Amino acid sequence: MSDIRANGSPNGDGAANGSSNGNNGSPNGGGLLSLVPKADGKQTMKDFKTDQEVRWCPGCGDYAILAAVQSFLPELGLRRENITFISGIGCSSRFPYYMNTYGFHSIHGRAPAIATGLATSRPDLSVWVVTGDGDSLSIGGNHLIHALRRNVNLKILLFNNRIYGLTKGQYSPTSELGKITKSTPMGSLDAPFNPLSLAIGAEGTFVARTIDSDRKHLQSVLRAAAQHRGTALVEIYQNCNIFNDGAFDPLKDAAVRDDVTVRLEHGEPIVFGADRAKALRRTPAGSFEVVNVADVDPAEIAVHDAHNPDPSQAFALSRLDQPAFEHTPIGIFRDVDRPSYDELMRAQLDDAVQTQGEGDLAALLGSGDTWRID
Ligand SMILES: Cc1ncc(C[n+]2csc(CCOP(=O)(O)OP(=O)(O)O)c2C)c(N)n1
Ligand code: SF4
Ligand SMILES: [Mg+2]
Repeated sequence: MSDIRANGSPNGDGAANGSSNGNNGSPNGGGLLSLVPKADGKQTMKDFKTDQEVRWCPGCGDYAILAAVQSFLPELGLRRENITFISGIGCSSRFPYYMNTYGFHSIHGRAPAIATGLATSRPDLSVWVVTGDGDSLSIGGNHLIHALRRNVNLKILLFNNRIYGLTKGQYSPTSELGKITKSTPMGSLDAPFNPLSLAIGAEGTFVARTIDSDRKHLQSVLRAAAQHRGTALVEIYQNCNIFNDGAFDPLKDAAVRDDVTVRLEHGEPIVFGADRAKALRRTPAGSFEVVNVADVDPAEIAVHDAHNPDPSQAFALSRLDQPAFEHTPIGIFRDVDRPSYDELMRAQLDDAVQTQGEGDLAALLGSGDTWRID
């Protein structure tokens, strides 16, 4: 019998032991990535570019994300033929055309489902999903939450521009209440989703947020996501300069961004502000409040623990920037180790073969209750 240990390693093969090994602070250190074949030689960003004309509007945040991903992937050193980008429908979902890897510009909202099939059947692939806030949270909401719940070995990049870009500016599930768009001329009545709260509530094991304009930060999150065992959900704040320009300006404006951006680092006190004079403190009710460092005992300042199995701290952090960008955490909110669905499935299939022998599909289909229609 194969054995899925608590550390998620089938047969306890030691590929990853569930303990923090200093690899990007990740608790599981890339055990599954080691199943993906390595490239023969050194790669550069150019290797991941295609000859396709990039058809996003000039100034769109998608360009910066594309460049960040293309310049990050060489450091993984994986065979391009074993990397795949699966997208749904939307401006962001044009991404696979521009990546010199395998890819699939698939069906609206269904990228997680298609990617699940691939990841479960091909452990030798690094499978990435690219999706928008409409694609993943409107039509694809169900697929997204179940991929997270199952912890399928996928890396999901959720480009959140808080608008439907491709269809020319309708409100999306992340548009703010009262948002005036072409489809909400008198203001949106819908309370928005917070994608990170949703992902944590859906049992997500890796939940992070970054921003298109900060390549260094974006790549640091991608690095940890790539190593994660199971589903990594990375929300990327992305500016749509045509239909929702300036949506994330407080986080980009050099005059204020350091004061409103809370950079989360596992194991570090949560201190922020241009002069690092502000900090977060947990309230007795479990939420967070902003305090002045000078006014509190240092022991009261919260220390970020992304590896805490209890999701309540990560959830409370995800609620901090409601409703506006007054104190917005970015970074890895949650990164915990749990067996991935594909590992469990492969182990179960191995068990079935060991105990029952190789299957016979024709015999199976002809067995049990069958009817003959004359
Ligand atoms: C079944 C179906 N319903 C609706 C549409 C129309 N449609 C195309 S993309 C899209 C939403 C795109 O928004 P988002 O996912 O946020 O991507 P963005 O363009 O902003 O990157 C919609 C509603 C469609 N193509 N197919
Ligand atoms: S409509 Fe918006 S999201 Fe789409 S390409 Fe143009 S700027 Fe980018
Ligand atoms: Mg969008």
